[in-house]
Amino acid sequence: MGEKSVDKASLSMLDKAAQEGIETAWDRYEKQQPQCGFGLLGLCCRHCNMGPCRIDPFGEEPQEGICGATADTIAARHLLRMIAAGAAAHSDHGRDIVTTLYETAEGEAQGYQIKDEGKLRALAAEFGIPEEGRSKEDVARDLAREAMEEFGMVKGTLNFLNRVPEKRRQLWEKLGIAPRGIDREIVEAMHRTHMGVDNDYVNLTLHGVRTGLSDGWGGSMFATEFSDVLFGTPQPVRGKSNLGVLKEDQVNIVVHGHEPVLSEMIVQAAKDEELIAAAREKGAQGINVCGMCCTGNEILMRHGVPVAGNFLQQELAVITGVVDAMVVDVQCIMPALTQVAKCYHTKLISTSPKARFPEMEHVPFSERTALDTARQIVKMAVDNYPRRNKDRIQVPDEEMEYMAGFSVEAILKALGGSLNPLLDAIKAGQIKGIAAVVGCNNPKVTQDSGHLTITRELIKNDVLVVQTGCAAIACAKAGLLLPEAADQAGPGLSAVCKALGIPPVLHMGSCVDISRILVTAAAIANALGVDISDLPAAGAAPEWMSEKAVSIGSYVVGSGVFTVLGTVPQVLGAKKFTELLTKGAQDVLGAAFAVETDPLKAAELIIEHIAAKRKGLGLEA
Ligand code: NFS
Ligand code: SF4
Repeated sequence: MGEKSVDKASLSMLDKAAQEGIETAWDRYEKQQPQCGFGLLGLCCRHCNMGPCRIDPFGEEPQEGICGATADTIAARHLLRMIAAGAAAHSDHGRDIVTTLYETAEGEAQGYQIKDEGKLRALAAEFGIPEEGRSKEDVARDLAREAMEEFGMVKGTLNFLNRVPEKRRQLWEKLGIAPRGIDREIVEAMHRTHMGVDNDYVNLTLHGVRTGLSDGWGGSMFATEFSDVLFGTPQPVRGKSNLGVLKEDQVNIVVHGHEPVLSEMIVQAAKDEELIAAAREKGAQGINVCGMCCTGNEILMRHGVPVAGNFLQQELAVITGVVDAMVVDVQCIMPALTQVAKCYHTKLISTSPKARFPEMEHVPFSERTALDTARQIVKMAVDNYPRRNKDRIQVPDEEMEYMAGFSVEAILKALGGSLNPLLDAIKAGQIKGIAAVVGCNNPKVTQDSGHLTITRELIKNDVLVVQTGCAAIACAKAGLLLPEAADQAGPGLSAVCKALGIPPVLHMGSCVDISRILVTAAAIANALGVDISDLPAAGAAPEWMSEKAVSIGSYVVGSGVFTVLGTVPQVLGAKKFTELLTKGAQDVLGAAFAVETDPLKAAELIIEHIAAKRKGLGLEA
């Protein structure tokens, strides 16, 4: 394995972990070596109890499973299940936000408000819900009900498809992949991948795209839009990132996971005078709420709350010895945290009925009692403060300022109200194109190096980078989300950023907020009267690991955007299927995947792709 991380804060905590004999994901990754070759190539199947079956990658026997499934069938089925799981995770999160809006409208949710009434009314209009002269609660109730129906819809296709450029929508219709209800596509994916149902890798892949699209233009888009209604649409905001945001003299609460419904309340509760006074009584200077992973992104986008780190830093935060409580909800939470926390005083608290962890304290969270529960959790952290082991405290110095909060609305505002300045800059070649660099950390890649190398190379070549998820946190920690980072950009992009006072790398939010990127791409395509696949745009997931990332990849490519993967998906043993993903998809969808583990080469692929698309639009490369 190469270096573990390029992040100094991470490296210093890894040293501390080694000295104290604490295992982290990197150690467990090493213990897994060599990883199973069949699994890596996508050549094993456990979809029925005649199996498990595996295919010989060297062309020897066996070449099919007991039922006769080939390598292509097996790998395609497995990938479709990954898409279904990823789409389910995002969309169930979306459903929870929709439910919270509904309960807020009914007056049954404690502590929530409708913060962006303008957005609520605009969405209502989009869904054909009358809003004039009606209270915001009435409108929100109807809108939320309408949204709930879109999950298990009985009619037509998803409403947000009205945002998709005409050409793309027609293509989806023609291919039979315009997403219907969100739940329906996921259930159908599970049905098709059952033993002996869909065995045609092309047909499986098409449904994979449809399932992904139901996430991107459905579940995730609901999560984003309804979060904005409830918690406010993000506007540019500054804050701090990396483990240095943890404060030795304060009660530190790390909120980790994905859904903003809980973290928003904790942010609110931590401002409670009584609780702050309680913290002072225990000898602390105050209460410091920090984010981790996407829940961190949600609250930093809206409040500038400090973000302690990305995916691979969750254990490292505990190892500082100053996290008094880590509160988790759903997704990307390593079960290993309980073992790590045993060596420190950190109280781990799970909150979602969907996500329990052995030996972890559970404080059930519900919208109806949200603020009370949040207060209870903050109190637990305060009470835990005196239990710190003073000899084992070490907080890294690293902390870096960032600017985040670039919702579509905020970008438009920065541009002076219309997309035109951006379009003009693209046409003039000041900005060559736009790349979305997104996704996770993965111990297979030196932490953050994939994100940083690609991003730096792209901005140097005048490609505007938009980000979400753990990729955005990587860039925050490296200072790339500051307007000053324009100095690292090429002359064209740098000039545009300086004129607008924005960074060359725009933080657009959590992973469900990739829907914001879709909306931006669609708006640009519509303004130019072309398809999304005609745009000088690309996607990259340099360090991806989660099934959500697989769903994202499928809807991004399905929406017409070329995407480079930096970790190798488990498909390469299936030759025809791999060929379809990396080449055939181009003819069908106007976009395909590339796999490139060298981030500099990945950036080159993107730059070449953007040059070709510029040419296609009659623009100078
Ligand atoms: Ni996205 Fe967010 Fe991070 Fe990956 Fe996990 S936190 S939803 S899945 S690891 S980027
Ligand atoms: Fe084997 Fe076919 Fe069953 Fe998969 S579905 S385990 S390939 S028999």
